[in-house]
Amino acid sequence: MPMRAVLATVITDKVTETQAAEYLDELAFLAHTAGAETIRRFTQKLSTPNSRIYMGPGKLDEVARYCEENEVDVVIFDDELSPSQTRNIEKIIPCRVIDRTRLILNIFTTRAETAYAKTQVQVAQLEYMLPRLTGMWTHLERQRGGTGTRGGAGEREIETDRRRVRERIAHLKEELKKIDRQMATQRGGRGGMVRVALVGYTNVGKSTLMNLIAKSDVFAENKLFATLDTTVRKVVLENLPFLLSDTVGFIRKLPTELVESFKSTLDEVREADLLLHVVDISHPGFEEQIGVVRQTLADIGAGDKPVFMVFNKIDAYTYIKKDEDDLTPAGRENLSLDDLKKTWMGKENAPAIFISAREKIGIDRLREDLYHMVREIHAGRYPFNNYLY
Ligand SMILES: Nc1nc2c(ncn2[C@@H]2O[C@H](COP(=O)(O)OP(=O)(O)OP(=O)(O)O)[C@@H](O)[C@H]2O)c(=O)[nH]1
Ligand SMILES: [Mg+2]
Repeated sequence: MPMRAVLATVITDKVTETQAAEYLDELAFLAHTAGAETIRRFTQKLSTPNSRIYMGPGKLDEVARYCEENEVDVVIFDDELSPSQTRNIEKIIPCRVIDRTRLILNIFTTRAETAYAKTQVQVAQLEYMLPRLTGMWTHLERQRGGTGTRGGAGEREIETDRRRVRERIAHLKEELKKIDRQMATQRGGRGGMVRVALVGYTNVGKSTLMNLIAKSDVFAENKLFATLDTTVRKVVLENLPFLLSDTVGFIRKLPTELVESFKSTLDEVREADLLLHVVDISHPGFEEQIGVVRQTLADIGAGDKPVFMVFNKIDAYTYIKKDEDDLTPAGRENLSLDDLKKTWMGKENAPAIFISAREKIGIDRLREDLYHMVREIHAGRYPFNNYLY
């Protein structure tokens, strides 16, 4: 039986009602991916989150009461809580408390398949735990009926634990370095082929597209973070060979611990010659998702790469046609696919294409465009090697 979850978030003045609902939809999807079903959502408008307990005291009591009356297993907060916030909230909420970062880390843990991905996730987990060790100890002291005074046995044990965790992190990072060196050598041995990387928000269809273009068999499903490891395949279009890679998807508020420890997985993106930025156009928040992806690319040092925008899932795109006598200004939700194409083609410097990877619409055109782009990069790199075409 799935766990019963309650979601809780603070929304600031900058966030609209629609956005807040989308954020919670995403959190519910994350929870679902982790095996918990959402039975209730609590939101509170505050100019800034409460520094002690994240939400206002009245609201938190309301959440606590709801949990008691409805056999809730876990309350999930849509932000990274500070160690002290978590401790204070745990005193009020009668069930498990986890924050967005921990939820994402847990999903990554269950998704990691290779030793490499597992080690990367473990480093991120330990780094998240390190500042939170104190809380665990005072908690245990209380259970034992101790006073947990400063400098007492508990405090010394925390110090020992901290040192152990730091040593473990250092050890795992050494392990990662060894694998990194092997992978760098492998990448170096690819004979200077043009490298194309699929990037995008999680669940937009990157792996589905990879399977279509590279005839590979990458795991794709309707859950978040289906892909953690990078897959690289050689693709030949006409008679032009190049490498295509599929990698981990991005998300809003991706924990910094994860971005840090996944740096080498993301080397494939950083060293690519061309990025295919895949977008799920049927998602109401796709424009914000584009923003998140661009910011993450900039954060990992891949912000200035040539980009080909691939708008996927056109089969699932819906909009509300406006009445002719409705004079309120048209919003995004009123744009037809054709309107949208015009805006994007006009606004963007980057080339763009509209496709459906699942229904195989626009794929021939995508292959053709891709062929021309790769050929151009190839020709720029090997000006005297044009006999290939
Ligand atoms: N309607 C529709 N669904 C699609 C399309 N392309 C992919 N999907 C579905 O979207 C879901 C996610 O697809 P994936 O290929 O796993 O997405 P991803 O970007 O690799 O996701 P992560 O690896 O989790 O970041 C799956 O259920 C796909 O079947 C499409 O063109 N139309
Ligand atoms: Mg994938």
